[in-house]
Amino acid sequence: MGYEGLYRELDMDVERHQELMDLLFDVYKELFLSRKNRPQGMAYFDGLMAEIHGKRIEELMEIKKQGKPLVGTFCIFVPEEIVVGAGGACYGLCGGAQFSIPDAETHLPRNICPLIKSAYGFKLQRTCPYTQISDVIYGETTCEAKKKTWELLGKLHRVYVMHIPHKKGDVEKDLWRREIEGFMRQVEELRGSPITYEELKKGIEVVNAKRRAMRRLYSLRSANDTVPITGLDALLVNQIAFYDDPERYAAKVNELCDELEERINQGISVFPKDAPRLLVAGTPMAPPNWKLHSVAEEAQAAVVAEEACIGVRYFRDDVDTEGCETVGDLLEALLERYMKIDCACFTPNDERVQHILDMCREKRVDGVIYYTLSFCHTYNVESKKVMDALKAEGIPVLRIETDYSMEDVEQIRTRVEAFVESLR
Ligand code: BJ8
Repeated sequence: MGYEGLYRELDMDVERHQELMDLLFDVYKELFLSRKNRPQGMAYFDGLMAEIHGKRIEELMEIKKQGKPLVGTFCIFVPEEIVVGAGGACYGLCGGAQFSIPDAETHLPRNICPLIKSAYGFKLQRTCPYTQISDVIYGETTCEAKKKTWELLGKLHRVYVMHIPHKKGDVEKDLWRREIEGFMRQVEELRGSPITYEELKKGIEVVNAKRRAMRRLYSLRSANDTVPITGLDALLVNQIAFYDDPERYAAKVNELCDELEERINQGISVFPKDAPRLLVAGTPMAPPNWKLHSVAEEAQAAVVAEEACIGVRYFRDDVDTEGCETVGDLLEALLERYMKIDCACFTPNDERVQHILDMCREKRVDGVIYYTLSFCHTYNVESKKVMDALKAEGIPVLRIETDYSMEDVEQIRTRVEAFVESLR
């Protein structure tokens, strides 16, 4: 209860929040802290998780007191470079836990995506300090359930909705350009002063450096037959990218990567050399959603990559600022970069299929698990195209549709174990 004063200042339900933290700690201890042979560099990320609702919230409070903007998001489409350039913080909001879903279902239908219900439930419960501390929450129009939920969320918190295009033609590019400009104006309004060219460029450089560090981890985690870090740990590092200070985070990921290089040189692998290698493709896994990775790796398969927004989709592309001389040029560079995102909300979205095939080759995977959250129609429907393409290439694929409850975990375990066995 060391942060009780802070939580009360944020109008949180302190008792329920403690219940949540107790539950999380037990899961974390079992899945992460009890594992052997983890890189030492994971200690930083364990520490950050221990303080994710503590010290990190104090840091955000400090930023807030300086009059800099705090922006909470649910989608990698929100251009965080603008907020970072303004000296503020842009972070993901809690939305990966079953804990808040029963509360959400008092307002929302049961048959919508758990990610949305979880996030909305946290606001109803007042148990997510990131939500409570946000000056503004940025929602988007990527899917039906999200865009209608923002109308309800807007009654509980200040919400701004970005219109994300669903195609990639010139008309949609114009729309997205206006949305980015509108976002920048909102951030400037929150701060009370315009964002300069130097500030925006700096914001872009900071986020580019973070993405570079994540790409380095991505390539090292399965450089050859040596797998120096579990998929579960790598997923955790990717999840923390959405909460931590971006400069400190990049430095710590690079330190971890130095250690992984050393492990690879020494042949230290967390899996036997012949362990099947898996790619997980699909919807994002917000913390504490570690269900599939833990089941797959307990079956002795190595998860070597995530084709997801908490994964490659977030860090694949940098913002290219070469030749940018004005704020307008930088915004155009942001536009180009963000239009490369291959979310299933786009139609057509053929580049996603190609990206998955490329990843399978690059990572020499033995099989793919196509993971989709229940009632996510875009990723669910798109699974047909992805699975057909994989089958045509002779790459085995297993499709798992699930939510955040643990009710189906044994059923998933049975299916994953049989799949892994078939890959051996
Ligand atoms: S860019 S994947 S983070 S929208 S909420 S679409 S799971 S039904 S999260 Fe996403 Fe942005 Fe796309 Fe990435 Fe489906 Fe659920 Fe909707 Fe979801």
